[in-house]
Amino acid sequence: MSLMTTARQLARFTGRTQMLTKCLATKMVHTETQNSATSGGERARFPGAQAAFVDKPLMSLPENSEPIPIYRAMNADGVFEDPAQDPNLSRETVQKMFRDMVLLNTMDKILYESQRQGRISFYMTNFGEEASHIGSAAALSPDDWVYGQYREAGVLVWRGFTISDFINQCYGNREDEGKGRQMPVHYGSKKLNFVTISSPLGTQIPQAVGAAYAFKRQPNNDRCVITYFGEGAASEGDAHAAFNFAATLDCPVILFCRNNGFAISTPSKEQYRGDGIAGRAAGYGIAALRFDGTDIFAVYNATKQAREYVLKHNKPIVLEAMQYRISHHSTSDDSSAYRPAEELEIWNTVEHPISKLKNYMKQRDWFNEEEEEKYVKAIRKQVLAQINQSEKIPKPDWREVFQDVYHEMPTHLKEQMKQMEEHVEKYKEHYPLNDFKN
Ligand SMILES: Cc1ncc(C[n+]2csc(CCOP(=O)(O)OP(=O)(O)O)c2C)c(N)n1
Ligand SMILES: [Mg+2]
Repeated sequence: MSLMTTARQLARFTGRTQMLTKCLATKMVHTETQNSATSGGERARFPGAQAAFVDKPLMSLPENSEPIPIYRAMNADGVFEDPAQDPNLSRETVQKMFRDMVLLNTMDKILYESQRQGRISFYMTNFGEEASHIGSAAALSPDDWVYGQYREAGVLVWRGFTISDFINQCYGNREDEGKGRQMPVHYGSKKLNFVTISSPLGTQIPQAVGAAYAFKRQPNNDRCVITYFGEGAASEGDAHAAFNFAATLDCPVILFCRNNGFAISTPSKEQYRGDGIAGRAAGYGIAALRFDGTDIFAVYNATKQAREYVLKHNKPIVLEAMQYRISHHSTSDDSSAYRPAEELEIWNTVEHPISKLKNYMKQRDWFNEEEEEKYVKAIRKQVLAQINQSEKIPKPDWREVFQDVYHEMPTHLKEQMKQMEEHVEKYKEHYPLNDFKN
């Protein structure tokens, strides 16, 4: 006889009201599922929490809870410990994954150098994080919206942002879709459903939640939103607000944290005391999944599962990709000042995401060294030629600075533009006006 039945019989026997039946049933069910440290099995009915009562002041100590495990599909040799975890993607798809990672890596090396030579003002590379970009992008639908932080250029590569799109943006010329208004690497593409990057950390997270909320309110919605952010950005108040809104408004959003161990020079051990970022999800009532971000198939499987979950249940999920930022933070940083060079060695070799996928391909005889070398050479050539070309393309008309802020330019902006025109006219010899489109 179940405890529920016992409770009902007891209530009937004593002739009490239905209310008592409910109350006893709650107690009995509770004793079935909870441990014995409770106070007579009684369950609280406060509006804010319906947990069990206990008769001792028990502290919940963080060290008593196990960290969330890290899912890994394939090892560094490209071997699946559980073959069922192999998503069995076609040769063509795997090759695109590999080549997109290589393209990003090759382009990064050259654009980084181009900043060092003073050709562009700033750059950020993605070394060591390529799999988390390409693996997640491949698991999404191209209609899903992306709100990135800044170190997710691979998502754009996967979606078809071209070498010329990247380089024109970095050079801020008139071919840049953002019309030269943003710092380099602050990409955006309406066509590719990739919302333009903002420099202030964390802003994209609540925006993404809002967009997911809007999607869910549309009939027959089949789009979700993904937002990427670093473990450092997760310390921003915006991340908290976003997590809580995502949970309470039941938004189909993937909160994708790239935990690369550093926020500029601050190592993650100084950034938080809890179980990374995934460990926070339960506190908000959000599902979490943590995985090895250097294993492209772990990233792919996890993101695919996350996408299905958020759309099926209209709920958010926190994904945490564990990886290592091999790059300096940006061209304004020298990471040798705060971490030993030897620390990078393993991440740059056996744990490198490109090397792992290469090993996987080799096993299937899908990797041809000579052809891949040719591919790298061709990409290098294309990037260098594009830099040459992008440098020569004039910058947008400087008046663009005032445009597109409002649908119709308000009076105060019109006045400012007029003042600027007069100023530039008066001091034109001091401005490189020939560099700008007229
Ligand atoms: C609100 C705000 N504070 C500080 C900065 C300066 N800043 C830019 S990137 C960064 C570190 C972010 O680290 P993380 O989120 O882990 O991303 P990662 O660079 O590791 O990819 C900081 C502090 C900023 N851009 N915005
Ligand atoms: Mg980081």
